[in-house]
Amino acid sequence: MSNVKIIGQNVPNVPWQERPEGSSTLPVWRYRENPIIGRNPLPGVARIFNSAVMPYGDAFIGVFRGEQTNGIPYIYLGRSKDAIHWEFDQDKIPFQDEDGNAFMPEYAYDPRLVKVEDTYYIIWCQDFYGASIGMAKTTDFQTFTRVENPFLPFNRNAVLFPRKVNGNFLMLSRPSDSGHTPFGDIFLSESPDLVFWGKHRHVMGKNDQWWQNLKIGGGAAPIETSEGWLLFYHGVTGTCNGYVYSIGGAILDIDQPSVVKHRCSTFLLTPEEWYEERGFVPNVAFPCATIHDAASGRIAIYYGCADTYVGLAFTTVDEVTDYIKAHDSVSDTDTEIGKR
Ligand code: BMA
Repeated sequence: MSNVKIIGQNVPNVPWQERPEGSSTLPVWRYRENPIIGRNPLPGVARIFNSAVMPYGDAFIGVFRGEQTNGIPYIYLGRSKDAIHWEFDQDKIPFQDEDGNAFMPEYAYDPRLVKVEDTYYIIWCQDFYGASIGMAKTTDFQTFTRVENPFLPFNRNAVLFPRKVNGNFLMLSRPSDSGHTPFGDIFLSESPDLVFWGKHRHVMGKNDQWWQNLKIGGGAAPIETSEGWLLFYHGVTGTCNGYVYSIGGAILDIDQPSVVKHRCSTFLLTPEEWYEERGFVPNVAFPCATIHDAASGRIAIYYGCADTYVGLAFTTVDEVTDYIKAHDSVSDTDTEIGKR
């Protein structure tokens, strides 16, 4: 086995279970007590899923997609000592604009949470003449200041990189439509100031592997490793009974992350358990975050299950990068940098 390093902080209390005996040959295995968040998690919220968490002090904090009982999703703050059992604020996150006036999007879903330098950024999907990316920042999880929408409509699945590259913030996103988008590739955009975005590059698209032949979308914030940026993303196929969302893996070039170094030909996790196959939208595994420990190389993947629950799965940086490289299917369209 190789000796790939996670470049980042040590998180000795990263949630963890060893791989069960006799589990599949895939490099990712599930937490035995999944799902970690069940139905009706707080008053007025029917389901929490597609949510993002991270270490905070010696505990953990997260932003959660809470589907209210009127069907509209908003973002709720949650805290946990072990990153498995979560306590949620009863009220949705009260965003404000840069002048301090209250701001609440019409809806907000699929939040990601990323720390860059000393600031925490929440990125989500909201209405801006259709599905678009919204963003806010906080340094204390008390005041949440909305910043400019990074992109024109329509767009979903945006996630920041955890550090600047070549002096600029980087964001992955998936241009889309406003509905159940039957297409979509992952793109990369740069910004010096989080206001003006440009230098848009194609990263990778759907391909002819059947599990990701309809669309793909950025998932968890990329993890910096000695092999490149490790990206867990979602890949989607269409069936006569609807879409199926699996978790895929790729490794992007560290200095030029629009270049895909390796892309796994198989999924890393696909809906198999009852909580992935059964729910509001069956057959959805939708990764939004990882917690990872540089010292041990352990990675805990947080993923939405069937648009109803939150699940937890594990891997190590060695196992998953070895597997991705051993099943590499990177293609010319994943590595092109010329097309603008
Ligand atoms: C996508 C998003 C996700 C959702 C998925 C499956 O378009 O809306 O929030 O998990 O569909 O329903």
